[in-house]
Order: sequence, then structure tokens, then C-alpha cells
Amino acid sequence: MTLPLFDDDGAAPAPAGPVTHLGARAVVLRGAALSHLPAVWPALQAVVAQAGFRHMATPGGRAMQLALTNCGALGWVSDARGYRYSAQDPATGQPWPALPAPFLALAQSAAAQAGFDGFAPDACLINRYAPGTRLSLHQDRDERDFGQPIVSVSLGLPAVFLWGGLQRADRPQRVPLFHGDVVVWGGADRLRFHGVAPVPDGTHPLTGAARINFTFRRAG
Ligand code: MD3
Ligand code: FE
Repeated sequence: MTLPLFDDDGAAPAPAGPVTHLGARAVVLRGAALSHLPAVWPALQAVVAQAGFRHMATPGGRAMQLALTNCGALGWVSDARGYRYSAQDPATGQPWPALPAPFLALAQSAAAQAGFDGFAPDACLINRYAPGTRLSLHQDRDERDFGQPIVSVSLGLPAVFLWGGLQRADRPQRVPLFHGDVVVWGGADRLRFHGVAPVPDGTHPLTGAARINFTFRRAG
């Protein structure tokens, strides 16, 4: 498969506007989150005030490099027992903050643009990467129905997304993701191995020294 990371003339993709196809059912919608940010950014601050970013323990007993929180009916959690979705924030025993309406509007509009009408996410995992933080290659397999897509929104510092195959050993493509980019993955691409290369140093006017990524999922 030829992955059109670059235009025919070899130029890097424009930072906003066009749609890049990564696979049969995986698309990058450049800048698609930007018009939603005036509503989404304050809603994120409210979520984080209620359920702050934290470094969860891995099943192996280390602290995760990235900091995360959740909103929606279900949140992704990690501890000595493994990875799973939980209706409660383990830090407080309380339900996760509700999915803010502007988050849902962004997720549904992006899913529809990628051909997934009627996407009804019940989970939003919010990852925060300080410079130097990476996410090693993995598959997302903790959700019940792999027929449902995942919508991912990138904010702040740019990063190189690693887009692998269905086998761990498949060499990943490197896809730069910028502030405001939205990626939708579903169908045959849903179980691709993927990860994030170490986030380069820098500061962004909105997020400071951080990359923030939301992933919307139908988990339950
Ligand atoms: C590709 N997060 O939280 S974007 C994750 O940027 C995760 O924080 C990354 O991988 C991040 O699990 C990558 C999201 C993503 C999610 C699901 C996928 C990429 C995917 C499923 C299949 C292929
Ligand atoms: Fe993932």
C-alpha cells in the first residue's frame, strides 16, 4: 500500500484543510478540531478540574510516562491488575465527568466526515504528553465492539504518530500530527498497531509544554 504522507511534489501536507487517507478506513482530517476549540478548550479545563491528569501504574508496576484522565460514562484505567474500562475514577471513587456537549459534537462531526454515521462514544480518554514522552506500539483491544471507530484529536505540540500493521513486527509509517488534527480509525484499520514517537521539546501557545490527545471510543 502506498501511504500518501506527502503530496506528489514532495511537499509536507498542509497544516489544515485536506484529508489524508492512511488506510482503507483511517483518515487524517487536518485542522478539523480548530473551529471547535473555543468550546472544547474550556470544557477540557472543567473536566480536568474534576478529574485531574495522573500517571497511572502499569500492570508491570511502573508509572506510565504519559498523564491521563477521562470523561464519559466509562474511563480507561491501568493498575497492577491490568487495563480496563471503569465507570469510576479510581482516585476518588466517583463517576468520571460527563462527556461535555462540545466534545460530543466534535467526535460525531469527525466520525461522520470519515463515513461513520451515528457514532455514539461513551468514553473519552485524554492523554497528556510532556516533551520526551512516547507511547510504545500497541493495539487498542479493551473495547467491546471493534466494529466501532475511534476518533482521535491532537492539540498542542506536534508529534509523529507511528502507524503500523496488524502484526507487531510490521514496520510503522511515520505520520506527523499537528495541533487541531483529527484522525478517525475504523473497519479494517481498527486493530492496527500504533504508537507515538517521543514528543519534541517546545511550547505551544494553548497547551504550553505539552501535547494533549483525546480518543473517543464506544467502550461498553
Ligand atoms: C490507530 N493514543 O490512547 S491516537 C491510545 O496520540 C493511543 O495519544 C495515541 O494510542 C495518542 O490508545 C494515538 C489514537 C489511536 C487510537 C486508536 C487507534 C490510534 C489508533 C486504533 C487503531 C489504529
Ligand atoms: Fe492506542
